[in-house]
Amino acid sequence: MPTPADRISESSMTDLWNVWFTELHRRRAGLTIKIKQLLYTGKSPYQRIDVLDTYAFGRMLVLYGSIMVTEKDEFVYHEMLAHVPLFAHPKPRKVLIIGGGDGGTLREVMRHKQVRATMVEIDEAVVQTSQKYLPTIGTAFKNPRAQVLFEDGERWLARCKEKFDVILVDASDPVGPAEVLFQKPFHQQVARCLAPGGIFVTQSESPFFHQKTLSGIQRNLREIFKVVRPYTAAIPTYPSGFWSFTLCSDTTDPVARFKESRVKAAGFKLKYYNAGIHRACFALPSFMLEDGPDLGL
Ligand code: SPD
Repeated sequence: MPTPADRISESSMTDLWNVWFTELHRRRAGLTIKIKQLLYTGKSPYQRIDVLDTYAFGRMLVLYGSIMVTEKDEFVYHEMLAHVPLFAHPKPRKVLIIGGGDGGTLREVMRHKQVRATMVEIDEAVVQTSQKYLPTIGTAFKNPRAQVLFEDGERWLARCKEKFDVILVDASDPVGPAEVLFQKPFHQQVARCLAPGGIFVTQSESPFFHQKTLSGIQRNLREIFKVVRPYTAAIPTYPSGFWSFTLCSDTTDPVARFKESRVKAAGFKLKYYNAGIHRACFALPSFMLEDGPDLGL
């Protein structure tokens, strides 16, 4: 008798098995994806880690039951987290990534040839699992311009004496080990480690399902940074399919300082980010504005 972990052809799957993965969103809605094969399941000191092969989205990394990346749509999140600040900053040289164990953010950052990056990831097992099962995402770990450290990002930053032009927080959700990365004391350390003109971007969850989380994060950030600009992207496998990032700086407005010519000159072959998206992603629906209505989701 085959188990869900066995590789089964789509036709026999249809006949014998009907295996689906559901991620619940605040226990009242969810996203359900048909599974081809369970490739890996394990536990690190920090979390449960699963890799599933799916019909619609290719391979998918799931941490503590929450979808982190899929092969088919990861480009949206990683391009938007990396290129918006790297093209908003006039001359980025040093980049820090906190989290980002699957390697997608590092891959996008490394496209900028003038940049050196340090990535601090708490869970080495996420990097190892991603390298084994998602090799198209973690392509930059061995890049000589990249340094990868396995440490608690919050503690590392509290001790850090360096300054960075761009700091990116590629965290999982604000539960468990990543919770501190959404809190004010951590953001104060981020501000301390930004070089003059530096830009900070954090992923900031779904504007629909996590509206209160997002407004709480932004309230704190406005007490620390002069410029706080949320932006959005469409990510099919994240809750509501609509995702937010928040960009902060003391001096650099991401649209006013933006030079489209730099995007053209870079000549990256990207699937989501372009100069038009750079400007458009900062246009927000009314419910995301500072005094916008509570959606009550
Ligand atoms: N609910 C999903 C939130 C995931 C945010 N981080 C994804 C990590 C991709 N590198």
